Amino acid sequence: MEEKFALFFLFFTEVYVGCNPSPLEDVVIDRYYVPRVCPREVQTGDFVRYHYNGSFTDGKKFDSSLERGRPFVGQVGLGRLITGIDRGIQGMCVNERRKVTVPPHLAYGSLGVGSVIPPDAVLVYDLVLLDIWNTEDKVQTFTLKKPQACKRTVVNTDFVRYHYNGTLLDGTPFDSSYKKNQTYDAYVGQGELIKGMDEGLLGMCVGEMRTIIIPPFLAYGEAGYGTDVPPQASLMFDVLLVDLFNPKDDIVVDNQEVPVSCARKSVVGDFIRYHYNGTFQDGTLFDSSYLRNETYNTYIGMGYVIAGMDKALLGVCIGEKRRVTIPPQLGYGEHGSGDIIPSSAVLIFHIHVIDFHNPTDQVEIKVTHKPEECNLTTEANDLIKYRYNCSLLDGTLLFTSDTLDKPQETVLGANRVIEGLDTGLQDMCKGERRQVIVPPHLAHGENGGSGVPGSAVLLFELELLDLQKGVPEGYNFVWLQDLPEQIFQSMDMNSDGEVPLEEFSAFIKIQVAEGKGRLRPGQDPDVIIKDMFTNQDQNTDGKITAEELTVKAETHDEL
Ligand SMILES: [Ca+2]
Ligand SMILES: [Ca+2]
Repeated sequence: MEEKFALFFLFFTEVYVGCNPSPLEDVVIDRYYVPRVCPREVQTGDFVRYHYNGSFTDGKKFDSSLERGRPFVGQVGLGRLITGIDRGIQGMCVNERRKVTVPPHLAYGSLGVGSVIPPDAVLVYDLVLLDIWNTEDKVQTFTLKKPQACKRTVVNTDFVRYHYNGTLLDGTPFDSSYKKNQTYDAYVGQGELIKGMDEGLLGMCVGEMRTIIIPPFLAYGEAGYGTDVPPQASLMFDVLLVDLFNPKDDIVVDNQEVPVSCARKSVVGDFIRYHYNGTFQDGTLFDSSYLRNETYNTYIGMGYVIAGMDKALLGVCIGEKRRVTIPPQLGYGEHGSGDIIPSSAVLIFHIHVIDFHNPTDQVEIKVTHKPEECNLTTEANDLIKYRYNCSLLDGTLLFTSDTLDKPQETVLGANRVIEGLDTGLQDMCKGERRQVIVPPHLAHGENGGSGVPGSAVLLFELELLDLQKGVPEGYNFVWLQDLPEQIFQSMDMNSDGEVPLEEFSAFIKIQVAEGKGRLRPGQDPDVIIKDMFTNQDQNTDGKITAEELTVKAETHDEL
């Protein structure tokens, strides 16, 4: 190798001497490395930052910015550099490497420089260009990726959260938010950021990726920053905007899907059950009620949830879907929440209202069909048969009587069904159909039960199939008219002074048939009558006497 090099050198020298025996008239430029992409070339007036090794033609080094560890910064073409460099650096691009051979009259001439550069020295500069800018430069931005939907872009006074990779113009990384695993957060246009970033972020939308190139006078200038940003460095940032809001922002409600029928809208103090997906502006899911498979339940407007959600839940209809964007000042603020919500995060909730009610709500009854003849109506103690469907307000069917072998049967006012259903079944006539909405405090309450979620509002579809008027709790028989004046005589049909079961039974049945009295419905009349007889027959001799009946009558029993 050494031999080959020596031969080449000799050959070169010979040709050089042969073709041009006079000294160099101009710089000789050897562009021995030119980057594939070369977006900008040095022109007169540009500022440059470069490293160099300066040596004589014999290879002896007289100066080196690399050895000093500090690149040289200067302006090109204005006589502030030696003329040879002024010329030799023209057209160079960042990361290009050049060997520039400078004749003495374009360097330090016949005087040289003290003991460093002898008179009439030809100087060889090995240059690598690190940076280039001009006082006329502006911030340059290049969009790399932009979401299709971009409703809003960065303006001054906005607060932004973004990720970035920061490099010098030659590609040397100096900082990255990704390495810290944390977005950079700042107000735009308020002097918190370097000027070039304040400018370069303008007009970005969340999810957009941008390259922002900032000249040093709009970055850290002559001072540089720490050990990573040298003086007079242009900076290149690849920015991904993660989040954006303005402190003046209110919540934004959009993408509403409101049911056709909306009899009522939520107000402060209502208790609501809703499903939600919570995401950040970049689409990352941070919470979902669906994943827990249960609704979120709360009072509205009473501070149980973040302020933005309290607002977002007002004026909703049952069944409504809406998207709500909540700025951090109405969300979790500067502190965020645990590991889940970062500081100053805008939150987006997709809400689906399942139901709401007010603790003062009563049963809501809507008659959907009323028979023409409707004289006899239900009340407490009546024995009724009815059909029902019971569902949640989102339409989920919970129970139905249609799967039973026979119609549902109950006695009203006897605490046999939930309070709200009992109310909903009253004052109803046979054949009537109703929709009855029952708030949870008149249904299964906060805890729910047997397939009913806690605090659920229930919708009953009811049809009354049959109605038998009843008697009060504890009674077997009631009089519907005044008692016969001589009741024992009426019972003692053969007037022998005693009433056996046969006479007693016949008497009661006549009263019922004539509409004067009523037996407890739903049971075998003979069993009830036997029971009544046994109650009267104090001495259990199988017959009631006038005395026995009198005693009982005085105790205000059913006879
Ligand atoms: Ca008798
Ligand atoms: Ca007796």
